[in-house]
Amino acid sequence: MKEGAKSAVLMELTKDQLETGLRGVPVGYCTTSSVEAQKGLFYVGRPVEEIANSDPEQVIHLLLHKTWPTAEQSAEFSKLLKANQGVPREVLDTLKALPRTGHPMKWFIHAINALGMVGACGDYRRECIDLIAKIPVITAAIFRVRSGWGEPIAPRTDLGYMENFVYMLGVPGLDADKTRKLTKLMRVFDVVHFDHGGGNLSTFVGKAVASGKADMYESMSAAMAGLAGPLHGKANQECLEFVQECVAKVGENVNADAVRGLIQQKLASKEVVYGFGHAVLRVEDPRAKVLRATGEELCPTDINFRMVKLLAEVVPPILAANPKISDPHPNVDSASGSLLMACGLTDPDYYTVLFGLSRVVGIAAQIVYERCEARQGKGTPIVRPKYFFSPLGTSQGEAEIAGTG
Ligand code: NMX
Ligand code: MLT
Repeated sequence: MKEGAKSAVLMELTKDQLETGLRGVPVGYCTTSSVEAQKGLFYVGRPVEEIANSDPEQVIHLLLHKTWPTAEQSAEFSKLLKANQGVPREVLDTLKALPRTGHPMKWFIHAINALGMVGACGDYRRECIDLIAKIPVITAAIFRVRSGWGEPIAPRTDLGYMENFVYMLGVPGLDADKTRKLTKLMRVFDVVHFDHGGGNLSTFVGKAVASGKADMYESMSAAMAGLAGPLHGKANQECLEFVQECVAKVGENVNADAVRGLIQQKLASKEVVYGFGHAVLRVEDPRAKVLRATGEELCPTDINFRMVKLLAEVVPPILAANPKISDPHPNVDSASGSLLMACGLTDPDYYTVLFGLSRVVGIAAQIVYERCEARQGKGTPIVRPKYFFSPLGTSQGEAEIAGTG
């Protein structure tokens, strides 16, 4: 980016931009990725669709170091992750005390916080590597303990990042073919979920919490609470349930007319059509395309996947006809759940945890920038935006501003 005058006006704010979720309001710089409304997602300038099939470790290296690793750097980086992947028994044991009824995202938030009880060291860079190295181990342990699959499986040092994750899951009854497919899927799933600009809810929350100098684990737990909501990360679970509902209602005969009726009904009853729409993108999310291409390879005849493809054609024109909806296109969550289900992870409650497993990487990288590099290493100041005091807010029409707070 060319440096302009520091006093350059970036945007003019009007009163009607209040209570819009800070949409479009500039906050700072993001060194890892950019989301461009008409173009999609770029990791350090590279279109995500061009690197989606790379080794996850290579892409993590890119996000952390801003360069594509040489073979030697890749090997060194993998070694570093492996050296830090061991999770202390006392942390794993805390999982056994949690209520199985709690949503896996609550377990995930707990587990990250518990990692901080032994891992916090006052150095965001070290905490970043520690968390990225351990997150597959802790995520697999959550699956195993909460699902009653057995004791956590220890990580190996001879497997890649996602190969190791699928090994540690030890999904009961998964045959060799499904294991191969799940591994292929998790490699792509991991890469496409790593990062999505600086302003997505979970990332923004994580950086805001870190601005008060909370450690990486506390900040990440808060970020993951942001991801847990159905309009953000949990949309992947909701969308799979919606796809299954469509399949159940229209049956094997996946046809456009029957599906159109279902979507119209949802909108008429003010329900959300999960997996569609975006706060920034105004073209189809490239991650949705990548995942559908992966589905063509791994599970082309799966009934849910066929429905995902049909919905990607049928839903956008219906949403586009509603003038209030800014983006009618499929987003990343439109396809991911159906692919996970087809490849052997059959409990949708866990899908948002898999989003989190990946997104920890981008958020940790962005926290390192904001805490250790921004403003010549001084770090960004504590987040503290302005609110107008107004006793009734906008609950009864336009608000009168009575002060600030
Ligand atoms: N289904 C129903 N209503 C929608 C949808 C949708 N897919 N998308 C937008 N709208 C509504 C939205 O609720 C809002 O209504 P109101 O004015 O009554 O509050 C109106 O249309 C305008 O919203 P937009 O400006 O188009 O979208 P916004 O930037 O506010 O929100 C999302 C973006 C992603 C939250 C929204 O598109 C949505 O709820 N999509 C479905 C949930 C989903 O798939 N989320 C995952 C997003 C990606 N991720 O992983 O985080
Ligand atoms: C994400 O991946 O975080 C979502 O697409 C949401 C966003 O960018 O706002």
